[in-house]
Amino acid sequence: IEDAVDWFAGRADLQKTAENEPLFGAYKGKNVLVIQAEAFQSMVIGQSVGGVEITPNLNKLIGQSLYFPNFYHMTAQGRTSDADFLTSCSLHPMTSGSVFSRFADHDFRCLPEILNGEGYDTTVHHAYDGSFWNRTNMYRGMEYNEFYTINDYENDEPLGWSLGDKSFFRQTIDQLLERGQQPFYSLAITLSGHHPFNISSSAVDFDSGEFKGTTFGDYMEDMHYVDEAVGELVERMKDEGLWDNTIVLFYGDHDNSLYDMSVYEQFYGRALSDQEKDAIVRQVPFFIHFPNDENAGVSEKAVGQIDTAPTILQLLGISTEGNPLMGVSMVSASESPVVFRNGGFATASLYYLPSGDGVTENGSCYSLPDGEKTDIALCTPGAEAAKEELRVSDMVVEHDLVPKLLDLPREKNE
Ligand code: GP9
Repeated sequence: IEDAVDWFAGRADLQKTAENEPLFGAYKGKNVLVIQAEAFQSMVIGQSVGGVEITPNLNKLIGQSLYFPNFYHMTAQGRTSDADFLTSCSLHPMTSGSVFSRFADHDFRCLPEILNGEGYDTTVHHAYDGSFWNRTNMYRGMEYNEFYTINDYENDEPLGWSLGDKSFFRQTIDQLLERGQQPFYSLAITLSGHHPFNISSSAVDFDSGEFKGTTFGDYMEDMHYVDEAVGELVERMKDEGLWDNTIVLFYGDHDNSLYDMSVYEQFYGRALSDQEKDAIVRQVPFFIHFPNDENAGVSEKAVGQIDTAPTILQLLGISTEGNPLMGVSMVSASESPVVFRNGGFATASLYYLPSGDGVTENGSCYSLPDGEKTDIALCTPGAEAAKEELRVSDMVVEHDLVPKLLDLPREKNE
């Protein structure tokens, strides 16, 4: 407990900067809609095949939003559930299994619980069986006011694993309107982008060219469908008068499970370095759309899923104090390395790839943005800090330490 108290006290020093910045509370009382997009990798953003954009709606929306091109997913074996845990609870996933499945009976302090206390109506929406990833139990513990599962959706667009994202978004907005409560904090978890990406050809109007008929081609076509669904969601929110009083955050949950790097090299038309190969499957899009297209631009900061909850809290003007959150707000001047579950990490200037058990001597260190291999000694302090961050997170999760860490003062133990 003392180790964890010390670690979080150090993190609080970074987090409290946010409270003195202009964006702290700039969106106080606004609705928050978080879209967690299944298997959505950054590589399709801004790309075209045969002169046609894969994601035209997202490309346009990103131009009107604050975009983070150096955002990484930080998931492990728990895949979609890990992305959810990282984002909502700002702690790391486990090396093995899913926190949702293994520790749903532990006490966490996640965004829904924090926001309930601030007058928000908190809901989560996912058109699949509520027991998948043990969501029903986990969401009860996270204190969502309501979890909308497949049982709450009419399957009027059967596609992929269940309901198509177009109908999913349409019915999710219906649900929010029916609740009639604002401000709301809502997490919408998409599913149409799920492997093996074989959604019906009648649902997709995109030609993946030389990749047609391959899983990679199917992936691009699938992402095009999801992009259309997001485009329809934006229009619907505008029609319902929600667009300009809601902050919309969008991120990809994890990679697309396609690891044949020769296909990525074919897509980019050039050889990729080891660092690029690793980064391509870790980079997922993340952007925040603010009411009236405010604060649009690009932030080159290296950031990750664990930073999402502190970001939302800064924008809503809620202090992180007293909550054991490991991330640092993405819109704050404070920075912290993005730590991957395998012990690797990324900053704006370094990228560390561990090998074997993550022992520093055996890993590789790269400088960014050039991606050139550099002196391993430059990555050693970061690798050690990453190891400690993961150790503390594991202790907190496995030993149910959150209740013991709540509301502690911010001073370090001497
Ligand atoms: C199912 C969906 C899939 O509910 O979240 O999760 P994944 O297989 O991507 O972890």
